[in-house]
Amino acid sequence: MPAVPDHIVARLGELTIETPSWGYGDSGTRFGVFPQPGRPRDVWERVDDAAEVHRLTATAGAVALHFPWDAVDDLGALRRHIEDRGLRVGAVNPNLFQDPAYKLGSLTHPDAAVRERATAHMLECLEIATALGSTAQSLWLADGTNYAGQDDLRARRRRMLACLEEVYAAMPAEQELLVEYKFFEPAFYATDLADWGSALLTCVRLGERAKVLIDLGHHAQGTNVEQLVALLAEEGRLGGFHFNNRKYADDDLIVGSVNPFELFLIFCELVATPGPLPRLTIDQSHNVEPKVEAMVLSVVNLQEAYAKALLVDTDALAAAQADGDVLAGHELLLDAFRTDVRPLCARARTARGGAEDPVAELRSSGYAARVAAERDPQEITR
Ligand code: RM4
Ligand code: MN
Ligand code: MN
Repeated sequence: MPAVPDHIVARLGELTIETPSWGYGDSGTRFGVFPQPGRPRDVWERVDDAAEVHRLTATAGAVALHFPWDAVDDLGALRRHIEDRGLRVGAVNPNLFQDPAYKLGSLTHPDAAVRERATAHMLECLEIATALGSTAQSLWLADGTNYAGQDDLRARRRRMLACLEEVYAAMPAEQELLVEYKFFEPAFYATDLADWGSALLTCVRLGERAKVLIDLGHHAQGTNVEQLVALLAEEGRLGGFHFNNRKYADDDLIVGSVNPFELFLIFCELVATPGPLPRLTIDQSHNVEPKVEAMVLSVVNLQEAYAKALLVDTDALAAAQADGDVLAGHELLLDAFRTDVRPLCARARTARGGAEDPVAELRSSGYAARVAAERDPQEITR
C-alpha cells in the first residue's frame, strides 16, 4: 500500500460513532430471547459497556439513549456517569411503541387523548435532552395500520403533523429533530412514516432543524441507499444514520456483515458531502452474538468503510466521469474498496489511545468474564 497521507489518518480520527444503550441489553425475536451472561442490569451498566467499546476503538465517544428504557431519577447523575467515562450523550430516542395505549398509533391515533400523551412524551424528551446535554431527539414512529379501511390515511398524516409541529415549536435552539422512516413492521398494511419521501416532506413542513435519519434496515430489497444519501445530502436534510445490516428485513445484524460494498459506497457519499459528518449511530439488536464484541466489530467495520472511502482518488474519478468512461470510475472505487485498510485504521486508533486490534484486545482483556461475574441477572431492571 502506498504511504498514507497524515491527513487521512487525521480525518479517520474525527469519526465519532454513537453506540445505542439498547444494543447492549438482551434482545430476541418474537420466538424467544436468549439471556446472555454479563448482560447489563441497568442504564449505568449499559453505559459502562459503551465506554469499553470506546476504550478499545477510540471511535465510539457517544452513547444514544432510549426513554423510558433509560429513565433514572437523577439525570444529572447519569450525565456525570457518562462524562466520567469519557463519553457524551448522543441522540435521545422517545419510545412511542410499547405503551398499551399506542395499540392503534401514538401521534396518529384516532383518539386525541392518546395523541396528547405521545406528544407529552416527546416534549419530556426535549427536557431530558437538555438535562443530558444532547443535541437531538431521534424519532422512529411505529404507527400504522394493518388493514385497508382500518383508519383514514390522510387524517392520520394530519394528526401526526399537528403533534410534531407542537414538539418542533418547543424544541430548544441547539437541538434538532431526526425523523426516521421504515416501510413495514410493526404495521403491515400502511406505515405512517414509511419512506424517505414521507420523512422528508414532514421535515420540510416542520423547519430547517428537522432532518431525515436513514436506518439501513428500513428499505425494500434492492433500494439504492447510497443514492438516498446523496439526495438527502444535496437537499441539506441528511440528519444521520442508524447503522446495521440486513439480509431479508429489519434484521439489525452487524453493520458491514452482509453488504460491505454498500457501506463503503455510503461513506463515499459522506466524504463527497461538504461540512462535518452527520450523526452516525449504530442501531443493532444482537440476539445470539456477544454484545460488546458485536459492537466493537461494528465500530471497526465503520472505521474501515470510512478509511476506504477516504482513499478514493476523487480527482481521477471526476476525470473519468467527465470523459464518459463507463468503467474507469467504477474501477477506481474498486481500487479503494479492495485496499487492506486494517493497518491504517490500527494507526488511527492507537494514535488516539485505542487498541491496535480491538476485538483481540477485548477477548484477551477478560472484560466479558469480569462483568459476567459481577452482574447478577436476578437484578436486571430492564
Ligand atoms: C426500530 C427502529 C428504531 C429503534 C427500534 C428499537 O426498528 O430502528 O430506530 O429505536 O427499532
Ligand atoms: Mn433505527
Ligand atoms: Mn429498525
